[in-house]
Amino acid sequence: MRDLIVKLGGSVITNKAVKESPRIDVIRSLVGIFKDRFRVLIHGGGSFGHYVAYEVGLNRRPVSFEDALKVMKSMDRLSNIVLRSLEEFNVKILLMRPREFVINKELRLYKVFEDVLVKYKKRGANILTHGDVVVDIGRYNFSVCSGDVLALIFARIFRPKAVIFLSDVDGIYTKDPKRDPSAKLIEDISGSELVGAFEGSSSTDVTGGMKLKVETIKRISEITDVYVLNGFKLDNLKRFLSGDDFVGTRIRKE
Ligand code: ATP
Ligand code: IP8
Repeated sequence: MRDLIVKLGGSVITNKAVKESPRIDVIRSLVGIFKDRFRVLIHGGGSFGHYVAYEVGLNRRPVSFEDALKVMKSMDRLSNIVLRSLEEFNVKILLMRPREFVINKELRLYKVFEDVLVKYKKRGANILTHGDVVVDIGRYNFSVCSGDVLALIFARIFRPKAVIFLSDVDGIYTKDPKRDPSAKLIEDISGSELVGAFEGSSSTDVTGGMKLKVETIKRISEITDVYVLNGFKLDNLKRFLSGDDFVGTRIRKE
C-alpha cells in the first residue's frame, strides 16, 4: 500500500563534502526498498542545491533571477538522477517542482498553491518533489523551500500513515552524534517532548538547521507519526517496513 511520505536526506543521497556528487547506488537501493510504499517521495539538496546556494548567497542576501536559476538547475540535475532510478523500477510518478507551487516571504513559507496538489492526489498520482528555490516576496527575491517543509505541506494534503526522514545517522540524538560522543539516540518520543529535549539541553551543537528540522517534525507529528532512520542501513529499513524491530527515532502523533 502506498501510505508513506519518504524524504531522502541530502546527507544520504549525495556526498556533502564534494560539489554535486550523487550516491547513485544508494539512491537506487533506497528507491528499490521503498518503491511500492511511498505516495510522495521528497529529496533534499545535499552537495547539489546547498553548494550553489552558498556560492550565490541564497538566504543571506537578495539574489538575481540568474543566480536563483543556477541553484534550480543544480537541483534539477539531482532530481533527474532520482527520476531515472524511479523509471528503472518502473514507478509511475510525477515530478512537481516547488518553484511552481510555493511562495516564500522573508525566508519562510508564505503560500502554497494547494489546489493542483489536491487534484493530483484525488486522481491517484504519486509525486516526486524536492527542496528548491522559490520566489520570495520579501527582501530576498528568492529563497529556499526545504524538503523538510515540503514533507509538512504534503503531509497536510496526503494524510500519510507516516512520514519517514532518512539521514546519515541513526535518528535524532540529544546532541549532534558526529561531534559529541555522549549524544544519545532518542528512540520514542512525542513531538512536544522532542522540542523540549533540545531546548532543555545545554548543548550548543544543535545547529539552526537541526532545530528547524525538529520544529518541522513536531508540526508533522500533529498530523501523523514521524520516523527518522539511517538511510545507509538497508536491512534496518527493510525490518522497519515489515514491522520488525528497528533502530531509529519514532516521533508519536499527539
Ligand atoms: P539535506 O538538508 O541536504 O536534505 P539531510 O536532511 O540529510 O540534508 P542534514 O541537514 O545534513 O540532513 O542533517 C543531518 C545531520 O545533522 C547529521 O549528519 C548529524 O550530524 C547532524 N545533527 C546535528 N544535530 C543532530 C542531532 N541532535 N541528532 C541527529 N543529527 C544531528
Ligand atoms: O536539502 C534544499 O533542500 P533541503 C534545497 O531539503 C536547496 O534543505 C535549493 C538548497
